[in-house]
Amino acid sequence: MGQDVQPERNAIREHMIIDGKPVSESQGPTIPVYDPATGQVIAHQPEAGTQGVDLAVRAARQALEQGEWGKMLPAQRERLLLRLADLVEANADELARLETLNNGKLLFFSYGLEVAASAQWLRYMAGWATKISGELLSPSIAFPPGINYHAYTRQEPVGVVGAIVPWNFPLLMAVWKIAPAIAAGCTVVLKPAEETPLTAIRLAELALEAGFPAGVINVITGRGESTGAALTAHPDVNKISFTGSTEVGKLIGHQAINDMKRMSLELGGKSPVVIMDDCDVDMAIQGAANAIFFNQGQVCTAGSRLFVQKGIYERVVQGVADLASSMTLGSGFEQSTQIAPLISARHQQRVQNYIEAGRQQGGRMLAGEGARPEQGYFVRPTVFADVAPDARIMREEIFGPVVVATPFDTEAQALALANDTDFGLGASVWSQDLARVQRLTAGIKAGTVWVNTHNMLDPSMPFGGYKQSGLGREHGRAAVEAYLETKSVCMAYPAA
Ligand code: TXE
Repeated sequence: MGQDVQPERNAIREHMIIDGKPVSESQGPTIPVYDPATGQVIAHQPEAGTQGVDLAVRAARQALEQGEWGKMLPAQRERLLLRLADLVEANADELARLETLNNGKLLFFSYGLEVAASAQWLRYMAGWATKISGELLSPSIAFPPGINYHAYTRQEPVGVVGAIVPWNFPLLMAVWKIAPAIAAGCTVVLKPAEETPLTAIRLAELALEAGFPAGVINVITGRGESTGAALTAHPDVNKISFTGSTEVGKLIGHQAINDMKRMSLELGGKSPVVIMDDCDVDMAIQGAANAIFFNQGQVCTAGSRLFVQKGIYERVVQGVADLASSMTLGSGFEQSTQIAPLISARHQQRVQNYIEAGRQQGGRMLAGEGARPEQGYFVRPTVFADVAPDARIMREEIFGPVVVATPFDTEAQALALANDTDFGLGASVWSQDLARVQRLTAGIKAGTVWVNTHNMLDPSMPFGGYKQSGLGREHGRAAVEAYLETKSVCMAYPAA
């Protein structure tokens, strides 16, 4: 096929970006990257390993302390982020198509979320660069007698940031880490997931085009247990910002504490969708289906547990199941597709194992049987009703298009069910009764509670987890603060 037909193929880079330059040396075997819709290999990426990590961290340190970056005014950082946002938009076709090729997701979402939302996040965070400020303090100690103090705080960049991101929103997650870190004045070494490195590498190239000095934004590729672990353990990394599984998050957390690195961890979820009998039922059915099937359920806030009040339970679960059964599976490039492939053969198997476990543990399967495309990593949207509270599919994060439903009688029961989980990332409440909404939003232990919607994110809204869903918050002012250190400055002067 010609260049014009597949611009995404021309955007594939089989190298990393370290210190502003392409680097292809692989420490060990390269990593095959697949098209999830066909299972074909589309690229081979180098494994950065300890040497590549060290090269990138040195470049980031040098850029921070010896180059022009550390001396730049906040307004210059703002301008660079704004230019990068413009370039992301100018290259929307290429980036969106590259994301769909590499991740498999619907092209509609590659445009609307990966590209358009990335530009929005970059612009929002650009604004923060010029709004970072310390405080003037009021010391009340005057000792020794005759001495007074003038004190204030400075907000300083935390330093070199190691960012490790997953494969479900590859470009957007890279931006979620890079944009606030850059606004704060840090430099970054980003490791995308081994499954989806391609758009992050293009982002690093666009950053150079925007005028970011070499070494400020480095993107290295490699496996988690080798390159990811080496980045986490590197002594010259000041902060680790991680999004991924709770299991790996804990490993990273232990290492970070050991070195006293700063850390932000955005981990797994098992988010409840709580539907009360006074809701707009049709809207709630559509909302519950979107909450779990969006991005094939590969969303950390996926509405994977559905709790419905008894009077409307059958209608709602059957409605969600009917929507599930009607969905068209296919390539993310096809306009008619509603369910695209999952990320990998391994993940497809993992999700299918959960579906099997659900069958065996006695869930009533209302949707999920039926044909799948012959090639590619597809799983049919699946609905289980009447699932017991201790079933594996009720407790563990499946990260696929699989929802489990349970009825409840009272508001108190709904709250108990919603909170009966180790996770606490997101939740939604569907009701028109303001008092109920107030009580439920206050009672649910989750970092975000949506009302009559689900999965809506915005750069202004702090995002993160209660319980085992993580530590710290991304987005909003909180995201920028997570990349800053506070320094108190105290000056003595004679009282008279
Ligand atoms: O995640 P991993 P995986 C959950 C979801 C999914 C499961 C497994 O349930 O099914 O995790 O997915 C890097 N040191 N989520 O295996 O392993 C890895 O290279 C340092 C939820 O893909 O956590 C990748 O860049 N880094 C989640 C990133 O961590 C390591 C999104 C995520 O990979 C590492 C993804 C190590 N020892 C999965 N091991 C969400 N919250 O959105 C791996 N990595």
